[in-house]
Amino acid sequence: MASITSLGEFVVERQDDFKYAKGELSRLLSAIGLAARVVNREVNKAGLMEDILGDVGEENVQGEQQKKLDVYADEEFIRALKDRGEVCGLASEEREGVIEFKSGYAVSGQYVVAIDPLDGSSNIDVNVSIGTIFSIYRRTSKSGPATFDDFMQKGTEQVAAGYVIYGSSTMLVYTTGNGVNGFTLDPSIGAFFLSHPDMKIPKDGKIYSINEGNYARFPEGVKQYIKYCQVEDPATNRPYSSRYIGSAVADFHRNLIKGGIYIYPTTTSSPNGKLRLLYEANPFAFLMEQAGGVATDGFNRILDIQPTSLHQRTPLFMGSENMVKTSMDMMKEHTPVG
Ligand code: AHM
Ligand code: MG
Repeated sequence: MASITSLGEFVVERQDDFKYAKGELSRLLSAIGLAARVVNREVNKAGLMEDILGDVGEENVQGEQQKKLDVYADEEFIRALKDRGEVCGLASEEREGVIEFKSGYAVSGQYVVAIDPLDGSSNIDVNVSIGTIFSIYRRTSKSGPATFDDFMQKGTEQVAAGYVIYGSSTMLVYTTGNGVNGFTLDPSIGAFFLSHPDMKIPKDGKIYSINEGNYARFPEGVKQYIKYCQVEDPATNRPYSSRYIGSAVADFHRNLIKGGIYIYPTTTSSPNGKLRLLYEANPFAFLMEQAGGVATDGFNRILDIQPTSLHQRTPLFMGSENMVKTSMDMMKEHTPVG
């Protein structure tokens, strides 16, 4: 039998990659893996449990309806990371301010985590893939619970990032800055095993992922790029296929494996884009670059953006290098100077 590697074994084997105290980040990643398994259990039986589907009735900080599973996942990840000694605080899509961990163990934690506990929540009720996205930084404050400034670090400062996709199978994909590795959950024994070592995105792809319903609201450069994707040109494999799930994790995961581009640009109704820098764009950008792809806001690298607020939004163009570069050329060409 070929040897198999569990997530726990892999994290420990690779901990020499970390510049900092080795065990801490390993334990933190294991805690995320554990919370992911608990959330996965609830996601998988969602259809059986009337009380977990549907809106909670409250709006989150972005003014969107929260789903019950969003709330459940948020609480589960907080519970998994609190009081352990590695993490001193969290920023979550579901909470307005910094979640400060105040226990004796937690205040000495050296890491902060930004998380979207359940991304793609509009897909929960309809049995379509959803995900969790996380981003991990070293704290910049000296001691005590996490501060706002701990989260105001550029994406280049991430020490680890990843996502969990609750799909036809459940996977955890992460990077610590030395490549991207994917693990598939074996539900019969409740453990993640290395299934996708050293993931690389093809330099070219033939899938474009964008909510074309917003076409009339897109910048001219994006409209031109969509037209380019649709033109018949066998030499460049066009027309490309359009694939858009509406769960960024699922769209990211497919494009990572097959090659492709994901775009959520500015629109006239969302002038800063929709996705959030801290717990969506930055972790995706770190993973994408580590897999050999590109992630920008249409003009500049995502990882170089200086955050100024926890729930800041950004346009996002990410995927296969040549596709993203072509889209950026069109953005530049069709953006008025000045
Ligand atoms: P969410 O965090 O509230 O789920 O929103 C993020 C999601 C992404 O997963 C997805 O790519 C995008 O929003 C879909 O938005 P739209 O429905 O506008 O296309
Ligand atoms: Mg969400």
